Amino acid sequence: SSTLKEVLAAQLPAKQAELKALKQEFGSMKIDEVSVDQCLGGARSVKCMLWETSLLDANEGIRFRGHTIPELQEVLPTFKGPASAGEPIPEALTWLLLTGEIPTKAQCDGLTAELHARSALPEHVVSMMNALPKSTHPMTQFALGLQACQTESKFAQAYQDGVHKSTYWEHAYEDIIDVFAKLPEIAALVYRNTYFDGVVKRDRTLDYSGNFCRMLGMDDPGFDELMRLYLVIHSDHEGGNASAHTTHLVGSTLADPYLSYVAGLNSLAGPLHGLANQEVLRWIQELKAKFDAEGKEVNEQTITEFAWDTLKAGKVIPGYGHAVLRQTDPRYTCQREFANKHMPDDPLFKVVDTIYAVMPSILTEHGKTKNPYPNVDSHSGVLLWHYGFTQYNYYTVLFGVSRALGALSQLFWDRALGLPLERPKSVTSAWIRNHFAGS
Ligand code: AMX
Repeated sequence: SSTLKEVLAAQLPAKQAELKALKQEFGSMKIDEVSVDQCLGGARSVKCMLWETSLLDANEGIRFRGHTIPELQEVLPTFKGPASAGEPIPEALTWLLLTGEIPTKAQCDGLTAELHARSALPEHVVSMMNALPKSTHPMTQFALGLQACQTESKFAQAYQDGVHKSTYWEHAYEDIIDVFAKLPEIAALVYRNTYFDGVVKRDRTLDYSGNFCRMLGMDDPGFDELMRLYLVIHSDHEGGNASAHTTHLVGSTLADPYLSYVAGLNSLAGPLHGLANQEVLRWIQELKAKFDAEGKEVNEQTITEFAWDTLKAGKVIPGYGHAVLRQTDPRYTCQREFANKHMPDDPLFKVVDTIYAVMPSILTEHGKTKNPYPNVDSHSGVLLWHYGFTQYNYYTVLFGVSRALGALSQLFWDRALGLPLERPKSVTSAWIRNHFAGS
């Protein structure tokens, strides 16, 4: 069967021709108008980016190359082999995001081997990371580690060598697969350095996720399955979210995939975005600590009390709300199903489920958020905690390993399709006032 690179190379001419035809046929048509509210309000919902790997519907949630999460769980190969024999593996999802095609198990195995073969970190990266103070936030360590790996960029080297732009895709491809391969190594080193002895043990007889779990020091088949699901569902959420958009923007300058994704990681490290998953766990732990100390039970009433305290203090409820979604996030739902299947009696899962029972009506009564339902970050921490993976300041690093699969798969197509430098127009507030003067 063909390798991933061969499949992509074969797809290129038709995709390039399709984009050219799209420009010719519809280039001057309007797909959106922008209001002043949108200009002042974070460009919310303005349709102005091309993003092929996934599309988000406000009510249905995300589709990866047209497939919902439950569909992926039915059709993608698993560690054991056949679809549905466990959770889908990230190698399969990566193949799908890049090519739009469902891979065979043999193709996934080929990609696993390629990732293992490319995973080694340069010595200067390891020694730099080992020298960082343990108190450095794990996301900062993670981004620094990837930034230091940029010495290996084949795209940057090829650009310096003056290659023709029609070959950019090939050098971008090499970097992107190298980054996918190295991220679990960097992430595991951050974890082992911050919380343990810095020793990272591998098992390359396993898949990408299984080996990553061993590197973290986790050795439970249940956790392996969770990690497979986790890495699949956090990968992509169309183009406008902060981490994906940042990667795309920085990449549009022809900064190489290492530099581009480091920028994406720094976006992910913000509390309104990926850091929310650590904030959810912190919120739950604070809630439990408060009511344990007061000798009160954690139930609908006490959670409601704690939620109002948070809101009245001018803070957000982490894990709730979304810039685009207007329903419960299907990434939340599939994690809830995982919990119902594997840990129905877990006490923290029960707390999360009780929060889910009361929070939408609290946020609706609060009257601000446009979406009172939970997002992906609301559930992930509790699943990790169940398996003894309790260092929640680290959780966003796992998100960062996953988000690369989506953001960099699109970056491949950015370079393959020759997408231009991104440069929207800004205006001053005086410009807006003058523009409407007399109208
Ligand atoms: N708790 C309290 N208030 C909230 C809220 C929440 N969970 N979600 C939104 N609001 C508030 C906003 O802060 C805003 O208040 P303001 O008018 O005083 O500024 C108002 O409701 C309107 O916001 P919105 O239009 O509904 O949301 P948005 O598109 O501006 O922001 C998001 C979206 C995710 C940043 C916001 O819902 C939030 O802060 N949620 C909590 C943090 C979180 O869970 N982030 C993770 C999102 C998923 C991800 O990226 N990983």
